[in-house]
Amino acid sequence: MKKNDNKKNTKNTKSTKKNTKKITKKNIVSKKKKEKKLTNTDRTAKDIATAQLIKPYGDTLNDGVVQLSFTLPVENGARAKKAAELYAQLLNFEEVSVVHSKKLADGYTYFVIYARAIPSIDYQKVQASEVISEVLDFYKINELIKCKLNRPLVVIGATIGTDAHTVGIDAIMNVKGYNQDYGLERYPEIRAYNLGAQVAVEDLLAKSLEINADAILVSQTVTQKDAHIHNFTQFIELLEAEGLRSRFVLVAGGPRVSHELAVELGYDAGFGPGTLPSQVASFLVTKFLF
Ligand code: B12
Repeated sequence: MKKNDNKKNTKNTKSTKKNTKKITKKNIVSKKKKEKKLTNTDRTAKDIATAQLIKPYGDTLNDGVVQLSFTLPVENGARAKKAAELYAQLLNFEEVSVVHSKKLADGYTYFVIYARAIPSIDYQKVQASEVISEVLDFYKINELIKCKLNRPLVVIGATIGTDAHTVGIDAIMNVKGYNQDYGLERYPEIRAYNLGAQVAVEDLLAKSLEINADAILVSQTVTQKDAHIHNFTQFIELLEAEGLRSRFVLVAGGPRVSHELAVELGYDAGFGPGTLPSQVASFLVTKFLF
């Protein structure tokens, strides 16, 4: 057993216990509903004194101007544009202009709207969590693994379920990487296995055990009907059923993944759009070595 296993295992067990009862789609949805809306109302004198009220910026600060787009299930034309304008007004936007409309398919039209939003939000009260780890460079990461772990770090990744999108997990793992940042396969001190897409959770677990993985990277792109939540949860539940949750560092990623969501689902970290491989490698190294 490696030096940091005990520390890692205790941490993971705690976090799994804490998260077990939360892992349902229903709870996530209800939590979202309960989230307090941070608007101008319900504000005390102290709140007002310390508030940092912000709203969208278009041409001038705080003009509230936004651009939004949506599709309506109607044929394009004057009536369709009017419907889009009225709909935006129902959303409480003012000075609504339909600046673009285009037929998507028979009976479907895509609209782009410019409009003025009224509410402000108090930025002082906004809180969010993110993966806290210093981003190290390629050389530092390799050096740390070599000198402190004294063996390669074994990382496996896959897109699970029926999701066919490989681009996200490839961006993190493939040699060429993403946005001029090398992928994990390029790191001499990381042994990276990319299983691609449409991998069954059982197969991912079996391969992870076979190669004695330290970390498992799970990608999900399709979010229709909360498929990503279902699939992420299925993997966690499998690990828990097998008593193996604490054996791996688990990382979730995808265009609709936040660190907050990933932790809520029982993962150690979550990464969203624009993630660079070095950010993921830095997180893993920090998690294993410090
Ligand atoms: C390319 C593409 C495809 C290709 C995928 C090819 C491939 N080999 O992956 C093909 C044509 C196969 C495809 C198919 C489908 N697609 Co598609 N596809 C796209 C498209 C155009 C680009 C996706 C992409 O390449 N992104 C670039 C990568 C680099 O970004 P990323 O995935 O966000 O990854 C980054 C981060 O999220 C993060 N990350 C991602 N995964 C992970 C994992 C870990 C562990 C970590 C740490 C980080 C991480 O790091 C990455 C780098 O920064 C998007 C639209 C768009 N413009 O985004 C639609 C889109 C994703 N597809 C969509 C859909 C609906 C489908 C289909 C269901 C369509 C259909 N009806 O058949 C099918 C999927 C069928 C299935 N079984 O899954 C929808 C998804 C809607 C939703 N929210 O659910 C999108 C958004 C298009 C749309 N607007 O409708 N698609």
